[in-house]
Amino acid sequence: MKKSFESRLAAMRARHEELVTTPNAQLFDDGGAFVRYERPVLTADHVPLDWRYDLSPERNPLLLERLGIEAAFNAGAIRFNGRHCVVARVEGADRKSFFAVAESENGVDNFRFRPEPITMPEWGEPATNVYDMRLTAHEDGWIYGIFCVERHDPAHPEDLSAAVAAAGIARTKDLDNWERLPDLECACQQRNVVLHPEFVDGKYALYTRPQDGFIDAGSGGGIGWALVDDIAHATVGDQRIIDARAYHTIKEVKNGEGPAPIKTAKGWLHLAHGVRGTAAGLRYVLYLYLTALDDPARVIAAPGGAVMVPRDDERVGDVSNVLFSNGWTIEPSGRILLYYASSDTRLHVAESSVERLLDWCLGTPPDRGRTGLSVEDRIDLIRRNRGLL
Ligand code: M1P
Repeated sequence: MKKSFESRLAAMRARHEELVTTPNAQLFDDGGAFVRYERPVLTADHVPLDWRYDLSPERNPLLLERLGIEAAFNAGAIRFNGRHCVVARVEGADRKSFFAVAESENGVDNFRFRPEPITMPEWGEPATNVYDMRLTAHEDGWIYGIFCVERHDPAHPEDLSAAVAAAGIARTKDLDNWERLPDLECACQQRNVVLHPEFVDGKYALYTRPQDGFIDAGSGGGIGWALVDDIAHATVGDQRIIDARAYHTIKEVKNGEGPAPIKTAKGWLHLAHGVRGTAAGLRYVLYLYLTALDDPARVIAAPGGAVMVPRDDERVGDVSNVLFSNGWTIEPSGRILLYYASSDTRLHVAESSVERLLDWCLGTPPDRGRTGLSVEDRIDLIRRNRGLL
């Protein structure tokens, strides 16, 4: 028995090591804005064995998994001490998510989890679930993590699906030790809240996503904007909608800010997700927009359509037909690595640059709202290509 335990463990360790250390390769991309990499950077199988198995032959002679992992996805990201760090949403077999830091030298492969998951301090009523952390290196010197905190709706104890989403706020200097601040106070539910990296008018600035219910944005009109005096007691009242949902677009049902925006010479570069309904359920895609340097709430470019949509294997998973991103990193050269998750199951990386994404934002026509105008744009393009215009 001991021998089979040891040989099974050795085989599992070898497979895990191979998975973690296999190099990643860039794929060709027709669109050209982001270039995908071949292999996911994190999956459930990347999670260390000692997080899942009791490795004692006495207590677990059959070497069965004790605490399974369902998925590793939707990760916040940041460059920290010269490394690309992601704070992944790791989901256990019990459907509870938690946060864990994984880091890599080159940002495209060899991501290794730190020895233990993050122990996030509680605030208020202990959370049933936490997920989707956005990391912001704020000019006040802290790294903030804003994430969704989910609790059972106390107003509907009889409804086992009734939940309330709020924005949890925490800050750190090392990604390991977190100081939890009070949740964002707001009359509505909130998910996809992101902290802007700089003070605006001397205040903390938040991208919000007001929503009527736990799933439905309802009357919540899109990505909102709110200024907050004190991040340690953050309260939002009115939220000005800066990127509205619209009929028959990629963001008809809802949208949400992705990672904290990147400051460029031509404006703040934003990534967001847009959601529309289909006969097969919701479809989540990624899009870009640009806001003014002197007013990060003023949209100056809104390229029409998605910059990335679920493709091939990405289309299938625990929640199919979803691309979602809450993390990207930028190198001093302007190279951008986008960490995006597919179908709420795994985390991928795609590469771009500030130059490329600005070109996409400023060169892609906006969605003008109806087919006749879309045809006009396309005929314009064709005729210019033929030298007719
Ligand atoms: O299942 C898709 C996504 O659904 C939610 O995003 P949103 O609030 O925009 O609908 C989140 O639960 C997210 O984690 C998930 O990937």
